[in-house]
Amino acid sequence: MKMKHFLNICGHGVKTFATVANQQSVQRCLGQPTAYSHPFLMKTDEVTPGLTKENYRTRRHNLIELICNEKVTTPQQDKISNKHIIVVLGNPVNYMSQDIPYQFHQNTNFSYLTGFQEPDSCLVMESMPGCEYPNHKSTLFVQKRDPVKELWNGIRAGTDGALEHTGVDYTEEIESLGQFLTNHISEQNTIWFDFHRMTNLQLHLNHVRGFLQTAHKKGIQIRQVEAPIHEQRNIKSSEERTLMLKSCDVISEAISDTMAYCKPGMNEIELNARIEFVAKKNGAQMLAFPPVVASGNRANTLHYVDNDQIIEEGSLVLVDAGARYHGYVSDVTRTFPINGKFTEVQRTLYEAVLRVQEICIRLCTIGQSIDDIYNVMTMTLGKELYDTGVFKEKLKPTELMQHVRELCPHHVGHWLGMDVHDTPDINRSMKFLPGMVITIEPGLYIREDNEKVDSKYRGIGIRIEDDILITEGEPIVLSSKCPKSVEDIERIMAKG
Ligand SMILES: [Mn+2]
Repeated sequence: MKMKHFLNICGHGVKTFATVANQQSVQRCLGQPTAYSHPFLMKTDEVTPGLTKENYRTRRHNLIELICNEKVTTPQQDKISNKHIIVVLGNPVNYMSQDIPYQFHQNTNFSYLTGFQEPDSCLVMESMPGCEYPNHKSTLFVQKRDPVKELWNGIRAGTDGALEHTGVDYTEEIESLGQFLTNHISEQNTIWFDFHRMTNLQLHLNHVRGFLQTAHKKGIQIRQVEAPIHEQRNIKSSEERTLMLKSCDVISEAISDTMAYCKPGMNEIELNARIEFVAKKNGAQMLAFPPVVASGNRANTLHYVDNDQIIEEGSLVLVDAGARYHGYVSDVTRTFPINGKFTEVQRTLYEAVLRVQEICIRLCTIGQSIDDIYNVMTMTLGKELYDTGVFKEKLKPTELMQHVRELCPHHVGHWLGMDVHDTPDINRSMKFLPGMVITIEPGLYIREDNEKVDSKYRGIGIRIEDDILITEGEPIVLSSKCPKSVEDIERIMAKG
């Protein structure tokens, strides 16, 4: 069944038709939670928990406005036409072996613009010729309903369910995507597509490749759509801030619970499992990434995810974990002594890193950048280590900085949002604006074979990471509920 929207969008401002559109939720189960199937989770008119049809319309509206206003810089502005077609593919299901799927994870750019959570979907947005920008129409291509497939893989929304649930203007079956795109090959169009990543190989081969090849032969401009989407995604709306705070609350509780729970002699995997259990119990759909649970010298392997060793009495444990909460992720690291009490040496290094982190967090204000803060991190960490007497020999300033970069080989942080390393199209030199969220995560990694450092400090790896919201005023630490000071960590671990 092909559904057509009942409104002539041309001539209606986006705000107008958003209020006219049906406010009711679909009265049957779909392939994702709805107010009908999950009344404990969602309100009527929400597409995903915490985000309404209106929110998603605003995102599509803003994207087309951004593209039409050519805020996206181009070397060939004279060649840019005033018609645009934007194609964003959804992810496929990935399989670990025959018929055994990995948990489905939607392409975040697609999810950002539609909220639609079924695999093998596609959003096509067209600017409306003859209308004032940013009028446009959005067509969502979805899998058709199929009783046999639905018996095995679960219910699908179909064109009618997707139309009603998401509030896009039109829906079509995914099989008609290729023909639809071919019908839209016009020399007046600029095509926007994510050609850096192979989001969905099958949809690409079946429907998109031919369209792009024909367009290319005709000399039609094809532009990277990820940059303007990321520009938009980098600034979080108030609804998104609420979801990110919740995501941070969930992982803060999970880590703090695990601190109280853990004991010397446990396997790292048990802490991993405990974090995942508490996060899901509190509303996370999954962890944001395979967590790092690294005790002792293993904390010096930056992306250690084996998590399969016994945690020895007296060692520090580094836990780096995040929750995925209805599309928004957190990313928090804490380092704590497995027996609940820092040794003198552990405390000295831990508090040095903590002072550096607190200085960096205070700098998370308008006008600064992640790169600016990185420079402050290396300087202050260098000073801390020098004052502590970590190095065996007296060092010249240039040698000291060289050593610091070896002891903290990663950056001070990254953008955070729907992805852990969010909006990679946005440079770390970008000056902060209100609504941006970043991590601040200085680390200190002294391998047990590091001969430049006094032997008592070797075999210790420390990272402290929080998620920070940039505001007009003071930065907000979204993950502030996770214990961080030596006193708070020791107190919660004494209770366990
Ligand atoms: Mn991080």
